[in-house]
Formats: sequence, C-alpha cells, structure tokens
Amino acid sequence: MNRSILTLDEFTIQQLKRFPSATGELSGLLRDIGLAAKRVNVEVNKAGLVDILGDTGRMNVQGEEVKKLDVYANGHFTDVLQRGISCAGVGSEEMDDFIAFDDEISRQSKYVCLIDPLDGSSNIDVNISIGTIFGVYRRVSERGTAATQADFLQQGRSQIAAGYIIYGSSTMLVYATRRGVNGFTLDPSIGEFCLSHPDIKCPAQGTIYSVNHGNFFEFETGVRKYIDQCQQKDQQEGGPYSQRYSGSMVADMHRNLLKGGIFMYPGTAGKPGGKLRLLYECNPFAFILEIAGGAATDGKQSILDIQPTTLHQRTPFFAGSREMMDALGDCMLCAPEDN
Ligand code: P6P
Repeated sequence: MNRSILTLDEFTIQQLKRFPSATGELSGLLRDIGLAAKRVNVEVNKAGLVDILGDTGRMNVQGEEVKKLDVYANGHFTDVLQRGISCAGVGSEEMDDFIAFDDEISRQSKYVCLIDPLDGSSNIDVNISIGTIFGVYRRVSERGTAATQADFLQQGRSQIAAGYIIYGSSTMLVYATRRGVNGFTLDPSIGEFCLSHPDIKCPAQGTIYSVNHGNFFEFETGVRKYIDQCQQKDQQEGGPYSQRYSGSMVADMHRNLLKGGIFMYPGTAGKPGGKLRLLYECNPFAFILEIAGGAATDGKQSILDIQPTTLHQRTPFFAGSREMMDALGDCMLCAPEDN
C-alpha cells in the first residue's frame, strides 16, 4: 500500500508525538495559519475577477498604499489566530500597533505572532507571486494577562517558528522550527497542504543574485564591489551568475532558498535603514535561512541578533547561501569607509 503523503496537520501531530512534553499549541497555531492561508489563497487566485484588486484609498503606517487584498488577508490571519487557542496577540504590517486578544483563552495562550499578511502586494495587479510571512514567539509576559509590547519586540533568535506562504504557480507553506525547514504544497483536490519539500537545506553556493539594480549607485562601496564581482563571474569561477529580482521578497527568497543564491536589500544614501521591516519580513526569513544552513545579516551582524525597539523598524537585509554571504562580507569588510 503506498502511504499517502503527510498533510500539514498530520506532520505537526507527528512532530508532537516525537516530543511528548509538547502541548500541541504550536501545532495548533500552524494549523490555524494554514487555514487562513487557504482562505486568502482563494481570493488571490481569483484576483482580477472580483472587486478585490486595487487600492483601498488608505495608506498604512509605512506610508504605502493599502491594497484591498492586504486588508482582506490581514483580517483573515488575525481572526483565525484570535479564534484559536495558541496565540495571545498579533503584530502586523497592516496595523499601526499590535493587538492583544482580550478573551480569556487567548490571554492564557503561550505564543504571539508577527505577520506580513500579504507581502509584495504591489505585484497583485500584475499577477506576480506574492506571499504571507510570519514569525512565532513564546510570550515573555505572564500568561493570563494581556500580551504586551515586550512580547513583540524580541530578538529574532527567540523565534519558536517562522515561515511563509507563497501564492505562486502552486501555493506553498514553508515553515521552520529548530528541528528543520519543511515545505507543504496545497493540493486543491483535497484542500490540504501536503509535505512536498521535507528537510529543506539552502545550497552553500548559488549562481543567483537578487537586488534592485536601480539603486546601485546609492549602495555603499562594499555592496557595489560584491555586485561587480557577481557580474564578472566566469565559468572557471563557478559562474556566470544570473540576476533575478521580482520585486516580491517571498518569491525571490523562496527561489534562492531552494536553488541557492543571495538576496540583498541594502541601505542607501537616502534610506540608510533600508526598506524591509525587521520583525515580520527579515526575522522570519533569517530564522528559516539559518536553520536551512544559510545566513542573514544587516551587513554587520546576524539579523537574528538585532534587538528591536519599534514594531515597524526597518533594516538593511542580506540573506542566502552561506558561501555567497561570506564573499559579500569580505567585500564589505575590506571596502574603504564611505564618506
Ligand atoms: P523595491 C514589496 O513591496 C517589498 O516589501 C518586498 O516584497 C520586495 O522585495 C521589495 O519591497 C521590493 O522593493 O524598492 O525593489 O521595489
């Protein structure tokens, strides 16, 4: 009898059985995220057919136009997590401040979530893959009380789990715990995420570099030096390299995680802190990359070691194959100080 492939629910319960001390709350939280992802997936897949494209006319705390699908996704993920038994509160790109769920069961919950409900939403209207990014932390405040800001401003290294959903040619949920990174592909015929990419490892070396070249002359010297190196790689040096950049972080990071590569969103003269948000974009991917054997830094230190001070703070972000990250680090170390 060929055993059917594991669903996300079966996989999380299998993990639970391997660790009898576990309470099942993390499994429940991951199943909740999978449920919300299936609902958002339905709307993403029919975007263009219904009036869910376009802008709401509102700007979010980042000063960016809020797409209707952003709001829809944020509502679904927040609702599902509030109705579950595992999450005490949510911080989201789409909400100015975090929400501490005020019902008794939520106040007793062990975890809080940080989420970018629909990243890359400017690509929705042109049908480029977009995604949801999430990070899960054990709360530091006392259970039985409302979640506090300190629960959300923890270093990324404290994450218990982190992951993303990519709404692409297929819909995948990829998540990491300290025990590994696993990918699940949505099987529409049964409406379940099924284990398709067990134990994902990021190749130590790749030939893809991802960066918005339009900002090249605003990057610091060491970054420009590394990009020049990528462009000059020939066959003897394991090249030639390819530049792949979709403008959707989840799509670019997913490809580089599986195939090997480096993704860079550096600071610029105008925006030295970069564009990407630490808590719900960079920390989850940095956690996933480090568990998969890759690396992620802000150009100076591991992303996971940054002590957050505000919910929506930004950081320069470099992440990918370890040997490519080492080569970037060498360029940045030996570059003359920019004036
Ligand atoms: P730029 C999308 O808005 C996003 O936050 C990431 O998904 C993506 O990698 C980046 O911004 C693209 O930014 O400035 O290159 O268009």
